Amino acid sequence: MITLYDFGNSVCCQKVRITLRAKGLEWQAIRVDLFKSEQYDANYLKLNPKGVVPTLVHDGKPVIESTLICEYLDETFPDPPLIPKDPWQRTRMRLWSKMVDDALFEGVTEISFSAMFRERMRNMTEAQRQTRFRNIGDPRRRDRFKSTYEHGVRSPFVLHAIAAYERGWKFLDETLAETGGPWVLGAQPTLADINLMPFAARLDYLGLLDAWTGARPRVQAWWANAQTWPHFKTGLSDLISEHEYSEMRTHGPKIRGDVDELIAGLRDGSIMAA
Ligand SMILES: N[C@@H](CCC(=O)N[C@@H](CS)C(=O)NCC(=O)O)C(=O)O
Repeated sequence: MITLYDFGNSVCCQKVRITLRAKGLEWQAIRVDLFKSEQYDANYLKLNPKGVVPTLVHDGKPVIESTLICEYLDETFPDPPLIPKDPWQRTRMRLWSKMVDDALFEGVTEISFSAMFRERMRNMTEAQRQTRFRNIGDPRRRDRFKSTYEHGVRSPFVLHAIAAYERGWKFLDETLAETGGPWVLGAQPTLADINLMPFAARLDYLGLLDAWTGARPRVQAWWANAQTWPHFKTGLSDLISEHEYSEMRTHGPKIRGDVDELIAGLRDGSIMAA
């Protein structure tokens, strides 16, 4: 029996759901409403001490961290394989997991926050806002959150995010030139593709993706192909509500001018980012 503690438009949950779909698995979903702070409930913290989603429970055993969950699913349910057999190809696949975990996840959080959730936090009372800040266990994450709340797209953390995506899409372009696509590592989809899909999707739905990919036709072709994959649809795009789509479409374009300006600055060297 598989249970997934899950929340609608969460990028980490989307990775896991696409993997579950690709494996043809059924699961029971338990919603953890992040906007109601349900991730900090004492019982949930016993399963996931960081107070984040997703958590997968398989036959009573909890597994946390979306990258590890996807690998666990591949090892436990080997067909169809989503991790290459060849050790070198496997490291190439894991480079994408690492890129997502090291940079793109934090990046999408800052970009989404500056575009959408900041607005939602502005409508909270001061007491609610302080509780939200206090609840974030990781102090570095709290600092990022506060900075983006205060400075929006002009927070240095958003600039780091924009720079991380510039490096990420450039690297994808180079990789696809080498492997020939249509998937990251060539003919077959792997966890490299699944790891990336939610991040491309979020930026696309915010109306921002082509700020990076506009001049990268190979990346555009990868994304067009990914969107037609049935497991992308059933694990991600079909599960986003009309309200969520409309929130992304409404707020994303408000930061587009700044994003374009920052990307241009990074490309011509007038802006330095770590
Ligand atoms: N590295 C973790 C990150 C999990 C994570 O931060 N999830 C977000 C949703 S995508 C979350 O639960 N946030 C709750 C919060 O910010 O309080 C993973 O990949 O599972």
